[in-house]
Amino acid sequence: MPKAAILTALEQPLEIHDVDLDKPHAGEVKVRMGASGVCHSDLSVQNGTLMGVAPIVLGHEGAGVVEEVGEGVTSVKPGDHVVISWVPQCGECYFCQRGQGELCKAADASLASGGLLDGTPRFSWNGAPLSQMAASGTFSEVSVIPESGAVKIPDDVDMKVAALIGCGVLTGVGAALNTADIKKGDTVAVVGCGGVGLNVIQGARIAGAGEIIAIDMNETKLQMAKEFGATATINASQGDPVSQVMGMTEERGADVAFEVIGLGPTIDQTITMTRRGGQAILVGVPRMDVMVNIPAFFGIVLQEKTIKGCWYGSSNVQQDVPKLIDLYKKGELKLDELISREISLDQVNEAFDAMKTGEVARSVIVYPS
Ligand code: PAD
Ligand code: ZN
Repeated sequence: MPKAAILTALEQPLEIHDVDLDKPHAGEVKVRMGASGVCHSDLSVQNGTLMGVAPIVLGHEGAGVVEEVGEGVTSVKPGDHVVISWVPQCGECYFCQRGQGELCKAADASLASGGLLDGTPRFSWNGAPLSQMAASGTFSEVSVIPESGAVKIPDDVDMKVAALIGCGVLTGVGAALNTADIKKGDTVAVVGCGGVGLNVIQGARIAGAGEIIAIDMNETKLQMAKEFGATATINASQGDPVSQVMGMTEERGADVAFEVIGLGPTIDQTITMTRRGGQAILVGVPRMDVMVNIPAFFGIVLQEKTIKGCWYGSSNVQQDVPKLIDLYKKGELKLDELISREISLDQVNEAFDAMKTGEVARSVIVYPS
C-alpha cells in the first residue's frame, strides 16, 4: 500500500494516508516515484483556482522508476527511469498530429475527470475511487499513469532534477524556446520569478535575449533571477513595474513579456509592458473568473500585439525532455539550483506554506528508495 498526500476537500491541508493502487491496465505503467517537485499548480488545486475532483492525490511534477507495465506497453519497461509528463500526449488526435501535443485531446479529458485516459483513476481509498491530479498523482510513493505520460530518461539523471523537468522546466524553458519567438538581442521581461519564472529566464538566456528584466516582489527571488540570467531586476513592491520597464526600453516596452504568476493585475501589467508589435506570453494560471480587458483597437489592432497563452511550454515531451537533459549536462541549464529544499512526503503542507510566502524556488519531495 503506497503512502500518498490527499486533498480531501477544497482549502484543506493535505492528509497522508495509505491508499490502494490497482495494477496498470493496458497502455499504462506503474511508477515508483523517486522525487516530486511541489509546483504552484498543486496549491492552485487546493485553493480552487484549478479544478480538481476531491478526494485527489495531488502532485504532477515527478520522476521515478517503472515497476510494472500493462498490456501493449512498448516504450518503457520495468527498471526504466522516467520523467512524468502531466500532459500524456496520445500522438493521434488532431493536436498531436499537428505538433501541438501539449493540447492533446485525450490528456485534456483526463485532466477534467481526475482519472487516466479512460476517465477512471487507479487509486482508491476506503473503497472509493481517489482521483489523481493531471493523470499523474506524484505525491504518492507509487502511481499508475498512461504510457504516454512516462518519458524515458538516462539512469544517471538525478531524480530530483528529473522531477523538476516534468513541469517547471518544460513549462518555463518551453515558454521561452517554443511558445514565444525570441530573437537574438531582444529585451525580455519576466513577471514572477518562482520555480517556473526562473526557467523562463534561463530559457530566454538560451534563446539569445539581450536584456532580461526580472520582476518579483521578493528580493531573494530577484537575486536568484540574476543567477539564472536576468540582466536587470525590478522589485514590484517598490513602485509600478510597467513604468520601470518603459524607462528601461526608451518608453517602447519589452519585445517579449511573460506573466508567470496567474493574477489579473500582473496579467494586465505584462500586456501593457509589451511593446507595439511585441509578444505577451501568459503562463501563470489565473482563477477562472479573471478576465483580460483590452481595448480592441488601441490595445491590439493598432498595437499589433500578440497575446499568447502557454500550456506546458508548448512542449513535445518526447523531444524536449532529452533536449533539456542535454542542456543540463552541458551546464547551460541550472536545475540543481532550483531545489531550495528537500523534504519528505509528510512535509508537503510546509512546502505549500513556503510557496505562499515566496521564499522557495522549489521544495522537492524525495521518496525513500
Ligand atoms: P511560485 O509560487 O513558485 O512563483 C510565483 C512567484 O510570483 C513568486 O516568486 C512570487 O514572489 C511572485 N509574485 C507573487 N505576486 C507577485 C506580484 N504581484 N508581482 C510580482 N511578483 C509576484 O509559482 P510557480 O513558479 O510554481 O508557478 C507560477 C504560475 O505558473 C502558477 O500560476 C502556476 O499554476 C503556473 C503554471 N502554469 C503552467 C502552464 O502550463 N501554463 C505550468 C506550470 C505552472
Ligand atoms: Zn506544475
